[in-house]
Amino acid sequence: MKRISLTQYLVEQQREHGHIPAQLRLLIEIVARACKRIAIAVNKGALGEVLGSADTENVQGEVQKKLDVISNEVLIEANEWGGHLAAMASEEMDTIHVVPNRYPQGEYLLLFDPLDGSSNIDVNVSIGTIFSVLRKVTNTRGVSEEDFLQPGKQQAAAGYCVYGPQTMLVLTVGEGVAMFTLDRETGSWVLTENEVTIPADTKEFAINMSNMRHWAPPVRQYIDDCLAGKEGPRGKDFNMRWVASMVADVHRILSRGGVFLYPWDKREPDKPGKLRLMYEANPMAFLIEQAGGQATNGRQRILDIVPTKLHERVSVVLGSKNEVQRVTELHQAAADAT
Ligand code: P6P
Repeated sequence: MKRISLTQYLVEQQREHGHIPAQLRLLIEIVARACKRIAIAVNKGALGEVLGSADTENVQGEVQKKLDVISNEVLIEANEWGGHLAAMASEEMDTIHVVPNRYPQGEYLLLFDPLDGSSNIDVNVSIGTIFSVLRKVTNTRGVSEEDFLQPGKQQAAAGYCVYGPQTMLVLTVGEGVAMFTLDRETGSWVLTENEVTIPADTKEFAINMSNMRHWAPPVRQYIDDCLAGKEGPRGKDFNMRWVASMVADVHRILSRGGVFLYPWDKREPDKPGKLRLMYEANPMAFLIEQAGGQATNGRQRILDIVPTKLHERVSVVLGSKNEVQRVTELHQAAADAT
């Protein structure tokens, strides 16, 4: 595969498929540049006075890490002036951030989790930035939170940057999934994987096992069957991975297959799950589907869910399609039995 830059990839996608308008290309390049700046801050660690907590809380009621706040500010400042966006939404901000009047407003809406996996920052484990791009569909002047409440299948683009042994940008604009590796010597994003494909089957699951006693029966059944191994109903042994950074777990699944579950559990029965729909589940679901996998909330396709609020949570089962399908069938059987 020819090693080309992100810019050349986007120009060629536009030339071949003609569906990356100039504003969307500019948006993606600006987000990619912002991720480079975040990578530099993350990589400084203790040398950059960026570790530890910021002594503030976000809308989720979580104590913010300094790097959460820094990453959020980098993305806001990088995207305000370009004329490609109408507004932004972030896990770290209660309400949307409308592009100030001193700048032209564009047709896109950008949503992001600026630094996902914060609990791993201070112990040097991979973390990441997740982003989702929607079009502002209403032609009313101005922009409100309601403009963001679109199902994930309407995304124009989605991706993440994983800050790990390599810094990688993973992107879809609806024509498959491409992976770019940051060349720190030149500062360029270089195409290193194209047409990423997830195997339909796997022997690897990712779930936080310490929550087992809180899961609903179908999830418990699915994991018990995996743990039963060769002698059990699955007829094969499984391996388990759990990084506690969604970006790292999803990157592994895009790279070699697997299934990731963060299901509803009875600790917070009134919440559908822990992860956020708009800027975690939706972008990851778009990438997973574009790579031939499936992404559901255990019952229905995540990309079909019509959001009712910006920081809505959701259960997530995603990855190798035959495994996701098995979880869906277990939920369906449980529903049929009631
Ligand atoms: P737990 C990180 O805080 C995150 O939102 C995801 O990146 C990750 O998959 C999950 O939470 C980890 O949750 O409960 O295992 O710490």
